[in-house]
Amino acid sequence: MREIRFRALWRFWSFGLVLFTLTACTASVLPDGENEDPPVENPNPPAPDPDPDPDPDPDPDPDPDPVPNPGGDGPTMDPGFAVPANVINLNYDDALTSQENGDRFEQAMESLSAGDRLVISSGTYTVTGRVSVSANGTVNNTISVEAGEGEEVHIHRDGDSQNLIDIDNASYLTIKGIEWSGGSAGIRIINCDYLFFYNNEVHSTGDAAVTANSGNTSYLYFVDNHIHDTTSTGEAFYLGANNAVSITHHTYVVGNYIHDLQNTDQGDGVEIKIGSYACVISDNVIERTNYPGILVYGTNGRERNVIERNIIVGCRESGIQVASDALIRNNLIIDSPNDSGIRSQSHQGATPGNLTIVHNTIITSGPCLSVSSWGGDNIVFANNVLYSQGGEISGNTGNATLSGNVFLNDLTAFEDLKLDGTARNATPKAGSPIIGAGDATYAEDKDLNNDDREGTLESGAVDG
Ligand SMILES: [Ca+2]
Ligand SMILES: [Ca+2]
Ligand SMILES: [Ca+2]
Repeated sequence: MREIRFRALWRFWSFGLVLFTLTACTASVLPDGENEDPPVENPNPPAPDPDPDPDPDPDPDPDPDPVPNPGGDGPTMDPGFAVPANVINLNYDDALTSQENGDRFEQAMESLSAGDRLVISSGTYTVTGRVSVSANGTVNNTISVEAGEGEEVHIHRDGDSQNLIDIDNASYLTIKGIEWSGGSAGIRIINCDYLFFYNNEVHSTGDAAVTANSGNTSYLYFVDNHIHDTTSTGEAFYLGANNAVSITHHTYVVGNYIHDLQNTDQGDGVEIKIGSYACVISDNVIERTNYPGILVYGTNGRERNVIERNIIVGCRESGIQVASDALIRNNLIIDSPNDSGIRSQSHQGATPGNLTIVHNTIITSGPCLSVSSWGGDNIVFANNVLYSQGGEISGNTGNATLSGNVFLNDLTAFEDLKLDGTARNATPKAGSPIIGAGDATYAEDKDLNNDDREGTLESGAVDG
C-alpha cells in the first residue's frame, strides 16, 4: 500500500536530484500570500485574440473520460486520446547546427494537422523564431508530438526575449517525453482545450514554466511532468488570469514533480486563478517553492476545485493557500518554515466559504492552519492530523465545523515522518492517538496512497 507512494517517489528520485536537504531559508519575512501578480507578466505577449469566446465551453466535446492511475504503471491520469496514424519523423541532422535543427523543429510544429504524429529523435534543437503551434485535432484524429522510443529530445531557447513555445488555439494535442528549457514562459497555452502534456521536463525558464492565462482553456491534462528551477515570476503552473479575465476549467495537474522555485519573484508551484473551476490538483510532489506550493482562489460559484494526495515539502509560503470553493483532502504537508501548512483568507474577491479540508496531515514549525475571514458558510476542517511547534491553528475559525482533528505533541505517532522532509511515511503507528480518531461524518473512502480506508477510521492523510 505505502509502497505505491514510495514507488512514485523513487521515480522522482531517479532524476538524480536527491535533494532531501531543505534549502536554508534565509529569506526575510515574505508577503502574506496576497500574491497580486503584475498585470503584464510576459515580455512577449501573444497577439490579442481576435475572436474571444465569452463562454469557454458551452457545448463541450465528448468527455474523454480520464482514468486516474496513481502509483500504477503508465500515466497517473490518462485522458485516453487515440494515437494518431500519420507518423512524421523529425530526425536530428548532425550536418546542421543546433539552431538549424531548431528551425526544422519550428517548421514541423507549425505544420501539424489532425492525425499527425510527430516523432522526434535525440538532440538539442535550439529554436530562435517564434514557435506557435495551432494544431486542431479531433476526438478521432488527434495530434501528437513526442520523443521517439528511448530518444532524448531537448528543445531549448537561449535567453528570455520570447516564450519557448506558444500553443495557440490547439485541441486534442499530446506532447510527451520532451525536455524543454529556456525562453521567457516555457509553454504558453492560449485558447486551447483537450491538451495532454505528459512526461515532459520543463526547466530554466525566464518566467513561469507553463501558463494558460491568455484566453479561456479547458480539459488540459498536465500529467507526470518534472518542473524545476524557473526564474522571474517563476510559477510551475499558472492557470487562469487575474480577476477571471480568462479561466480554465476541468483541467488536471496530476502526478507532477515540482521543485526548487525559490530563485524567483513568486514561484508558486500550482496557481489556479479566480473563476477557474472543476480543476483537479492531485498526486503531485512539490518541494521548495517560494510562494505557496498550491494556490487556489475561488470559482465564483461554479464547481469546486479539488486538491488531493499531494505531498508538499519546505515551501517558503504556505503549503496550500485557498480562499473558497475547494475540496482539500488526503494531502501531506511538511514544514512551511516561514508560513503555515494551510492558509485561508480572502483573495482577489473570493471570501472563504464552501471549503472542505479533511484528512490532511500537516507537520510544521509554524501554524498548521492560518485563517482569516472565516465567517462564511459551509467550511469544514475535520479529520486532520496536526503537529506544530508554534500553535496548530492561528486565527478565528468562526462558524467553521471542526471535528475529528488530532493535535500531536511530537512525531512518534507516525511510522517515520520528519519535519525536515527526509522521512515521509505518515502512516500512524498502532496505539497512537491517530488510530480511530476520525469523525465518520467527514470520512473519505480513500487515503493519500489512494488505498481504501479500512477498519477503524484514522484522521490524517494515511489510513492505519
Ligand atoms: Ca514560427
Ligand atoms: Ca503567482
Ligand atoms: Ca483504518
